[in-house]
Amino acid sequence: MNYELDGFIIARVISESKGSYEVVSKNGNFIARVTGKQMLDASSRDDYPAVGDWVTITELDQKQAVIHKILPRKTIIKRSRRNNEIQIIGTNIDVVFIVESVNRDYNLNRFERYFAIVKNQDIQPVIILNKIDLISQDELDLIISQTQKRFNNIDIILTSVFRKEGINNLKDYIKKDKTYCFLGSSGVGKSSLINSLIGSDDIKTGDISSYSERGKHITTKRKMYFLESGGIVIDNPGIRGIGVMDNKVEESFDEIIELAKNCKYSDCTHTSERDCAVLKSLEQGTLDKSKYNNYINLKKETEFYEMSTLEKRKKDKNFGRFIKKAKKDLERCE
Ligand SMILES: Nc1nc2c(ncn2[C@@H]2O[C@H](COP(=O)(O)OP(=O)(O)O)[C@@H](O)[C@H]2O)c(=O)[nH]1
Ligand SMILES: [Mg+2]
Ligand SMILES: [Zn+2]
Repeated sequence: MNYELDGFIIARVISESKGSYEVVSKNGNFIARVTGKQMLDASSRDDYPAVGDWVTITELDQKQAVIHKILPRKTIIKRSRRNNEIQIIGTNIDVVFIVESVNRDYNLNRFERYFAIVKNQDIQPVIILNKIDLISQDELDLIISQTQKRFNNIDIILTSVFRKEGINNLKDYIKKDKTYCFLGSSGVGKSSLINSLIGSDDIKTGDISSYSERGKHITTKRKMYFLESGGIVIDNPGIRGIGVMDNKVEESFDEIIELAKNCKYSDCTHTSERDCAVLKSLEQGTLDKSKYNNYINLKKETEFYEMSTLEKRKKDKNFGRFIKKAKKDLERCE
């Protein structure tokens, strides 16, 4: 690939809604669309821009722009929806904050599902336990020790937006020029946390009871925010369920993670191994065949993402250097 700019300008996609993208370049913010040719050439969701993408644009009048090319993605977070449509949650992400509120149906298995979508990519998962004001210190200590025991190499940040606790720890965690994506069920406090990071109430937050299908009062757009510290954060809209996959897959995951504890090998893939507790349950009919298939399909999907990222990286050796320069150009003009 040729990185000559040919008069194009580098920009980053900061939000998207229905085929129109907000991008920021050294010259400011623009509403951008892809070219007709790009649409014709597109064969999948991956061929369209997503929040986090670096793109080349031509700037037109009145803050409008045309997107020409998506630069190779360093990382990509996707989920598949009920109708098998693939949704891109974000690209070029360095760290995901998996946010969970400690006060309701705290479930360690839920974290596994988020880890699965970033696995095998150069993305660091970090756990944020929010709303610590809503439980006692004893209850909190128990949750912390269970979480540490299960995920001993994952950092955990404790926060209360209401009491402004842990917000500084979170701020310190966020480094200049890195991109952080907030994931987690609706209502756990993702938007509230980002508001306290940017020091305003820019993003609307809402009570769980006020959520409706249309979600008027809550985040409806995937959007990127720039912190004073130079860190970049992405908020995600309220997604029903855990927001990574549909409920059926979610259930399968829980069940299989439980079963897998009894597999002989800790890295069992549950496809061909001897003494695999999952395959055994499948044979005996105690594990539903469709649940098993859901699980295996999700695994395949994550492996596929890894492959394509690696391939892309190999192809584009100069990518890192190039992006660094583009980021510098952006900064210089801020
Ligand atoms: N008690 C308590 N409530 C919180 C905290 N953080 C957020 N909330 C509330 O939880 C609700 C959902 O928050 P929101 O940020 O919209 O969640 P999101 O869907 O993950 O973006 C709102 O009513 C917030 O005021 C917290 O630390 N403690
Ligand atoms: Mg929100
Ligand atoms: Zn197994």
